Amino acid sequence: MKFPCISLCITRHLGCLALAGTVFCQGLVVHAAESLLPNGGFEDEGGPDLPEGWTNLVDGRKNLPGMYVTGKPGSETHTGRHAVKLLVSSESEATTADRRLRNTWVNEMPGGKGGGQAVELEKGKTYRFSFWSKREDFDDPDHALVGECKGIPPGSRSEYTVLGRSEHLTGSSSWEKSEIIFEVPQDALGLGLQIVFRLFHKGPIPEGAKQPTVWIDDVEVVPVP
Ligand SMILES: [Ca+2]
Repeated sequence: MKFPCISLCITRHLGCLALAGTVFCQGLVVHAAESLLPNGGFEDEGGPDLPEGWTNLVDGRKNLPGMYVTGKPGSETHTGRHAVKLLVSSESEATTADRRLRNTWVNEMPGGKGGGQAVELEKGKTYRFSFWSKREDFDDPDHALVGECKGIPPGSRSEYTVLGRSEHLTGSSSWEKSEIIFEVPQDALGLGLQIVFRLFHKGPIPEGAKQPTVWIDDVEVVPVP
């Protein structure tokens, strides 16, 4: 499949301060567009040990406890009190031909129906998908985080159009922003929006070894004027 108009850049926070939808940067004031993605900062709590509207699949278990983080901004979270994490453990399964399903966070329709959220994207329009991640003990190049943004018919997982996908983020890192600009093609299948974060790995780490861990926060999808 050919993906239209996908570009990727990794940016770092360069002395900008975001406050109530307004970005102050080097004396300029720019009114930022509001994100279309509900609870991208994970601050709204949903079910037990879960942010509202998000589910995880870790080590073959749906909604493994401990993946919803409460902590300090700049450390365990990028902003606010909450973030989510993924890790590779001694219980992680070995790689098969299809590694895409390994340890994921996915946004869900209300009621846990799956298939992404009913966010209205317009065909032919340009959007920016962005998120912040922090990676620890990513010593093996096979440990990689990928963020993916899909157009998907609400209620269905079977058909989708990949709208934007980050590069494989490897190596340890402090909080780092990833941005992907994409245009919704005219032939996109549905306009529901599904976000998937996948932690790729080869298999379990040795018992007692450090667990490669990634924290994710402040996920946004905003229209680009
Ligand atoms: Ca947060």
